[in-house]
Amino acid sequence: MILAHLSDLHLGFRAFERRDRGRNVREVDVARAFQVAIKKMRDIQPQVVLVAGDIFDRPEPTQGAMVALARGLASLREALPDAKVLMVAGSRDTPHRPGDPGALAAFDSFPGVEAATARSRVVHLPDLDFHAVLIPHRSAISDEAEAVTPDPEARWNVLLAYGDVTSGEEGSGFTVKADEWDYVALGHRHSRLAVRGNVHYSGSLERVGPAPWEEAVAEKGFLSFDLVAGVSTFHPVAGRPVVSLEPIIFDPARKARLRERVREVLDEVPGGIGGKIVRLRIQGLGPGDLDQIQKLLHDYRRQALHLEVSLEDAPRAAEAGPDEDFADSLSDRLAARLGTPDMNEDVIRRAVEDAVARASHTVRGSVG
Ligand SMILES: [Mn+2]
Repeated sequence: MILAHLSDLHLGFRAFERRDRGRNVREVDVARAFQVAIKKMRDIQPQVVLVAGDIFDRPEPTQGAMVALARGLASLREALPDAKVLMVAGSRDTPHRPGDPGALAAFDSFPGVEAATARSRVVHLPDLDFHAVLIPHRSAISDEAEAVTPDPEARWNVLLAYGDVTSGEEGSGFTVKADEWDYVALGHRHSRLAVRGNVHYSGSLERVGPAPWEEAVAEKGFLSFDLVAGVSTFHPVAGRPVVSLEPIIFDPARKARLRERVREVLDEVPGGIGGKIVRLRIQGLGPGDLDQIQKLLHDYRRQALHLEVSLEDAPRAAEAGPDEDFADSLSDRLAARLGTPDMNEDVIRRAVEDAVARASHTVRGSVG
């Protein structure tokens, strides 16, 4: 019994004003990522496909987004004739007015598709002895979400929900009793996250956030979950490449060097910058000084899909050299934990995060 789990498709997402045959290139990208995911599902053959919210990028989706979802569902039907598709609305595709069913509700009438847009819904699939509770965003932020329970008679109990189950902040999400469910498929976070062995965020299919650079190296894709084995598998979907370059440090004493450095870092991108989303970072250059490289950037802008230039403060002396205190503190912390029996990836991650947090406090403290 295999589930496929994807979320945050953001169909209709647009960015960067670049068009291809009249359509925004990024809008085409997110539709394509959905199709690539469906193609991969052909090999996985899940019995149930879970789509955990933010299917559309906005409450009133573009016509292109509606077509992308309709085509996707048709492709799914063709690839997996017997699979059920369960969807919930996220914060992005929930209509503003509570009485409005929302665009996603139109797809609820498709054969083999259940789309919950406002209220929680229970779906029972007797052939599979499968019980699912669907919690869309509007329901997740109400008391309704706390009341859902699994069906003790069913072989499989699955929760499909949109929201934040990790922060514990008031009003930001809801509590999931992980032990009660065989699998919990979540949407909302754009980066993949295993909350527990059976509780997962699949992350978005494409880098649709306002700062794609932050996800430049993270693989995007979707998950499958084998209910019998209790094992989750990640299936990457290659999106449009995003390149975040190491910062160039502007030296006012050697102004001419800037053009050279810009050329170097952009020319050194493996495979070139053609069609990519690129961020060039320059430290210590004022906005008024940007003129000296505008013409040069213009040529690169024509190649890239988008070239973002971010001007940052010059590095402070305390941060310029290698931070020996930080390195010592980190290696001490790791050494102290490596021998302990409860050592695992999380312990290492926490040790590194602690050390980083302490190091940044130290820097801030010394600068005053
Ligand atoms: Mn989203």
